[in-house]
Amino acid sequence: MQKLRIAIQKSGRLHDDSIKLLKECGIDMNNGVNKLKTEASNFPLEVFFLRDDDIPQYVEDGVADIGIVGENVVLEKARTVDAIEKLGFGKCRLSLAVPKGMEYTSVKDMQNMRIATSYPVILEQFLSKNNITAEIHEISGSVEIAPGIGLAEAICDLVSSGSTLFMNGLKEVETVLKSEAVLIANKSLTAEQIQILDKLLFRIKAVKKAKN
Ligand code: PRT
Ligand code: ZN
Repeated sequence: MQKLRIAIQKSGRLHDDSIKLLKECGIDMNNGVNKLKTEASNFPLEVFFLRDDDIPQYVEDGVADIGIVGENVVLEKARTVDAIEKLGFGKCRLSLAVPKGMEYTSVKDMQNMRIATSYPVILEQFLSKNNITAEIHEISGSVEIAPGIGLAEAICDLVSSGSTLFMNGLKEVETVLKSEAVLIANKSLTAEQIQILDKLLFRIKAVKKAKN
């Protein structure tokens, strides 16, 4: 029988909840650390452990059939995949933030600002929708320190509790995107793969329902 290949985050904020969801769906697997992949013993599923940033591309290319990743990553990577189910964990928002002493009234205040972010694609879409022209500085990490070191006047970063912004003397001023982990799928699955996916989805929905 054919197997469905699922890509999940190797380590990081979505790893544990992704494993937990599969376990709650009754899927047994031995997830040894530092493994690249593993197989479920009681379900036709093969699990690949990857960097979250790579998951949309692997699913688009069909190296994996489905994946679990943040909506923020799916939108930023702009890959052609189907987002089939929100999973209820990994919740956060992508927000604009400015130094707390800065006066801020509306998104118009972003005009001509330098904004540091790891999400240039999503930010650009948001700015152009609001008719704002700004200078986007793409950086890959520690975005919250950019205003303090004079790299930018504002940042656009993921926020959950808000404590990182607070500790860096920043205040959140606009929500650009609300995000959570989603199940994505390749656009051209075979009939057999779709059958396995439907089985998995049925279980995922039951797990979600039991939690509400
Ligand atoms: O190694 P790999 O590339 O796979 O992982 P990563 O380091 O790129 O991602 P990781 O594990 O940090 O995050 C994975 C996903 O978790 C993100 O893409 C989001 O969908 C989701 N998520 C949920 C978050 C947060 N909450 C979050 N708070 N991702 C990052 N953060 C960071 C944020 O960037 C900031 O630095 O946490 C800080 C803010 O948190 P608070 O609580 O202080 O507001
Ligand atoms: Zn990443």
